[in-house]
Amino acid sequence: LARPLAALFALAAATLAGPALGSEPFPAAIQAHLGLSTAPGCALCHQAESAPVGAADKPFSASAEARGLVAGDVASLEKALDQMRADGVDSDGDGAEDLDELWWGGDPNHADLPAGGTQDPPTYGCATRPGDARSEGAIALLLVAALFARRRNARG
Ligand SMILES: [Ca+2]
Ligand SMILES: [Ca+2]
Repeated sequence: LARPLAALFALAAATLAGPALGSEPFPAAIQAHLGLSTAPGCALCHQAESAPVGAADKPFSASAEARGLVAGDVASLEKALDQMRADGVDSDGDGAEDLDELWWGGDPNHADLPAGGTQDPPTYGCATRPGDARSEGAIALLLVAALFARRRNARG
């Protein structure tokens, strides 16, 4: 009697935790692995933007699954991302690689480059990346602090 009961519990647990919840650690893992300024939304891989989401059925997830991605397995995700980078995967065929699109805020599932656009990410000034707003703010604060320190020294 114990074995069928255990099987029933396992089935119930699998149903509750099933793929409808998506792979919750994935957005943060993608952000960390690629150094993105924000975590991608559920819509990167799923049709629905918020939980409960359906199957991972977007071109990006198909490309990742073709490279060994297993739902819920962060290690397989990181491996798949590395392989996508190595393969230069462009799931939507718009000329920009999936991982580049993620990095500069494009949509790897839709050919969304502006007409006549290039595959180069937009630039934000000399050696500046979009995720560096925080360091720019820190540099500005340091400059202001240095100015105040100079004025104080000049008075004293
Ligand atoms: Ca693309
Ligand atoms: Ca695109």
